[in-house]
Amino acid sequence: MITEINFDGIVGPSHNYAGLSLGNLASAKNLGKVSRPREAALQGLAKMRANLERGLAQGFFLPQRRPDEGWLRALGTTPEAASPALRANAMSASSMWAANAGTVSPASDCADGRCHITVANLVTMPHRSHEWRETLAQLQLAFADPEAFCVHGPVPPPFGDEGAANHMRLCTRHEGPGVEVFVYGETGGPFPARQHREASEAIARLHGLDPERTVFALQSPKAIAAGAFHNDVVAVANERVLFAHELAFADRDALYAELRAKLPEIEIVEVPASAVSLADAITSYLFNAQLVTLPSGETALVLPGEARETPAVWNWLEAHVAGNGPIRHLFVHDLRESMANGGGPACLRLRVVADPARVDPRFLANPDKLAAIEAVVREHWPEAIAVEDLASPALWRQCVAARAALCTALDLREMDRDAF
Ligand code: SUG
Repeated sequence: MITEINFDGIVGPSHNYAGLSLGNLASAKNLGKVSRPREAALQGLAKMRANLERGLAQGFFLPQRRPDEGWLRALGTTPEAASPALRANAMSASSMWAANAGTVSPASDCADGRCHITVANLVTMPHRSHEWRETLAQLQLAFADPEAFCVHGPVPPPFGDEGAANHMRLCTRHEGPGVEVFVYGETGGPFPARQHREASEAIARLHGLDPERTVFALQSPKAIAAGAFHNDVVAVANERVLFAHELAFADRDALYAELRAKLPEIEIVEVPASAVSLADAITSYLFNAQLVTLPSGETALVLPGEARETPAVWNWLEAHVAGNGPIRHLFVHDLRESMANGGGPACLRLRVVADPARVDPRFLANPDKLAAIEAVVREHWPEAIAVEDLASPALWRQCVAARAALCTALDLREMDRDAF
């Protein structure tokens, strides 16, 4: 049975606030703050558990091995000898944001009838540029069935690709054919445009997408400059619903017209800047919500607590739900630890439309498995990390041992190796 499965990145034991992401306002603002990795992982697990209870299919990805000694070795150094900046880049737990793991095209969109996944190269940010090797190994393991999946290596640099965070899919039902929308940036004023059109076009070709059902849309430079470093900070789609901020796209009229022509059933829910400013949309992560179809067929939004705390945002949402809008339910989660690095509910998950029976079952969640992960987190994850702690050999050892314990608990010991 083809369904949408949300694979959440388990927050890794080295989760910290080193302020590494230029253009990500939360990351810059929280530079130097003491992180709480254990709490962060528990917040993520609570969201997974709640989505499972809502009747949604849930999977997970392992955190990566940190410090990434292989990457440091390739740079001619070690965790001990590296500069503080390189060391912080080698310690980031940024693979938790699984929306950046890759771009997924379900089988019904692809010429060969298989689900295609291209691992994201994440070349723009040094701390994320070394994620893809381990992500690729994990995708190849989870989606190993060659009849159902085709996993591609990264698009070669210099073309930046940040995966599903800049990709939306519109369709009448997940299992049917969809219209895939690739959103790319050209300039973001002081901030980098992380998704390049050349990379998106390469992925569309590699996945064998029908050009008639593929759309390339330019992200508004204003949105990038305001802190929308990925399009999923200002827009999200699910089945026939596109939920977007008025200022998300460079030419919204042309995009909406193209989408209406390709999918006449589309429902576009646009939030005007007069109701919610771009600044409020970005601090609250209104659009970095999971827009999901519940088993009842109704559409729901899984939001971070910050959305409820931002009056303009919450007023808009309550009015929408009270009216006849397509979003019928609001679920709010405390994801403060991830949010403080610019990662909301939608960043934490990669959507894969596929038959769960074709996925390696070790990556699929159930209540017992989530309880087992929670036990490992409670026992092994550090309680707090200050930026100075990133130089501590004891912390490196704890992070490696914690991840190894998780691999063992999930019967995924083959992932417990240096992927570089
Ligand atoms: O790439 N933050 C991530 C957040 C990614 C959010 N993902 C999506 N929007 N889909 C990033 O900017 C912060 C790391 C630090 O500062 O240590 C960070 O990498």
